Amino acid sequence: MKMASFKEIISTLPKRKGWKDSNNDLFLYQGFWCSSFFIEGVMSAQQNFQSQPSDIVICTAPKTGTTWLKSLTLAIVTRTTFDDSTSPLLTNLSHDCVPFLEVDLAQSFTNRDPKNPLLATHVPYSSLPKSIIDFSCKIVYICRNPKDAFVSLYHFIARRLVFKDMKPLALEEAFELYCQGVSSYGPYWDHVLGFWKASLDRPDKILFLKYKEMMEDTVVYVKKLADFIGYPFSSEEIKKGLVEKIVSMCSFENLSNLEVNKSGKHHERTPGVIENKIYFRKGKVGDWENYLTPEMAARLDSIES
Ligand code: PAP
Repeated sequence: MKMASFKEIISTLPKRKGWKDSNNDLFLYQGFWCSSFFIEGVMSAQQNFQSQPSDIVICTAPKTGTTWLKSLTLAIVTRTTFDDSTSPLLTNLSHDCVPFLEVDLAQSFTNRDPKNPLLATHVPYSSLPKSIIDFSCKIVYICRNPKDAFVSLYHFIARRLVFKDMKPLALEEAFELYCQGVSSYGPYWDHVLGFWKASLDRPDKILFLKYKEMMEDTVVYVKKLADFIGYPFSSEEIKKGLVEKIVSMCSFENLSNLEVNKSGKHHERTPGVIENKIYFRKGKVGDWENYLTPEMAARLDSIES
């Protein structure tokens, strides 16, 4: 099916206003809300994407730890080629090292580096391209407390819009939409639950991680991640402190202070310029307390899928 037909289909989908002051409609496609740009990419990937059995798919809802998980996974799989002084992560945002299914791989699936088994997506489990499931590719998912995920998403949109001379909705209005599930790739709860249930059904294929737990004990989870994706650390590597080196290279403090992430720009694949620094804000657990009232927090806590 051609892109024009995708546009036609999208024009028939339920539509809501997004979080910006203009040009921001979100459409409901297969149970999740998204802008038409991303839905076209998802449709194209669903129709055409052919995965390899060796693929490792990093799946996340927006703002739940994508940049971090991509960095850690890339550092793990490339550790025999690069070290903490030559890693591509020192000169590239991790988003530019790991292709994004519905953007980078939406049109052409032949432009992948055959040496890089990683790809990433925000697509919910039930909408993943069939070949990812059929080939039993390893899937790694990270979730985050919805209160922090909401606050992070709100700030990301606000910081992005500054460059387009646009404004986000007021925080309270965006919050209301988020609670209704109307956010990019939302409802957030359905996203998490889809991967959670799938990880229970297929624990050998889907690793379900949590941002807070990863923050508290990153070394343990990096070992777990490496084992799961088939790149386990040898006892010699562990003795040499390689796990700690990877954790420290991929830490918020280190990555956010690299020149590329302070002043670089994200490759222009999505509409508009994205400065790398907007992927690094605070990297903290519980920052929601600075933005949400106790009532708002209680409301998010009470939402079930
Ligand atoms: P994406 O879905 O658009 O790729 P994603 O990386 O999932 O974004 O989310 C960004 C959040 O991860 C930011 O959280 P905050 O707004 O609460 O601060 C960002 O600061 C945080 N983050 C980025 N890099 C790291 C890292 N290396 N370790 C921990 N958190 C990080």
